[in-house]
Amino acid sequence: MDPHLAESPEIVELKMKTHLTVEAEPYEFTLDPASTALIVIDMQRDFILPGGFGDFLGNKVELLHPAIEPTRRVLAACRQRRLTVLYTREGHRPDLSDCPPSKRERGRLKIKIGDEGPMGRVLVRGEYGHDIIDELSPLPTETVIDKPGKGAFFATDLDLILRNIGISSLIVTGVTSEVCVQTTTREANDRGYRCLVLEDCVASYFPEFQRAALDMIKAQGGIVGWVSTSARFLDAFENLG
Ligand code: C5J
Repeated sequence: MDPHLAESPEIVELKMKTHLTVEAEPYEFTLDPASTALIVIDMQRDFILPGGFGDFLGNKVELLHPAIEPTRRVLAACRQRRLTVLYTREGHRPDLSDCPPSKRERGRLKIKIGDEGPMGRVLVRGEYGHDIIDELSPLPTETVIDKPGKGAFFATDLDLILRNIGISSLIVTGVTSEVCVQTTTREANDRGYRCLVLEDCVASYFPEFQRAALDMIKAQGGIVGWVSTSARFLDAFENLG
């Protein structure tokens, strides 16, 4: 683009009309809806409902439930404003060829990844437990990235997809804050994406880890990203008119 054009009053005015400013920490987060995607990380039955992987690990799955309703509201606003919406799911191929033995053995669980549980085979693609909870179901047009690891960029085509559609900022939601959310946010940050994590749309089985994960992201001038709330994010949409 012509650098003089970028400075012209018309462009400045256009930017003011189309860019959103979200109150955030460590400072405000400015985004252009055209280059921003909402990412919903691993809101799967296997993590959120009783009888799934999170439960078998000994966690209180209900600690994740407060993130559902705010995420539903953010999802609705993003869809209405035509933002790109992407989902991730953690899980493995039915033959478990993409599941490292070290991951399957971890925790010495009675019901391991790939074993039959009340919601089908645990963390296996195509099984009921592996899919997204009903409250946040993806639309048929929305991209779902299946990932074998904690980070959504590891062994997936997420980066390629985001670059192909011109996405440079991510609104981050999902579970769990200190595992897949934090890993994915760090991976995105290193690849040059600007990440805004909505604190009431992410959740952890451990309240102290929830706090620490968010603090780590926004510390040191936002060394990994920005942190805000669903209310502040939705306010920014309202102010756009
Ligand atoms: C975990 C995740 N906690 N989605 N996965 O194993 O955070």
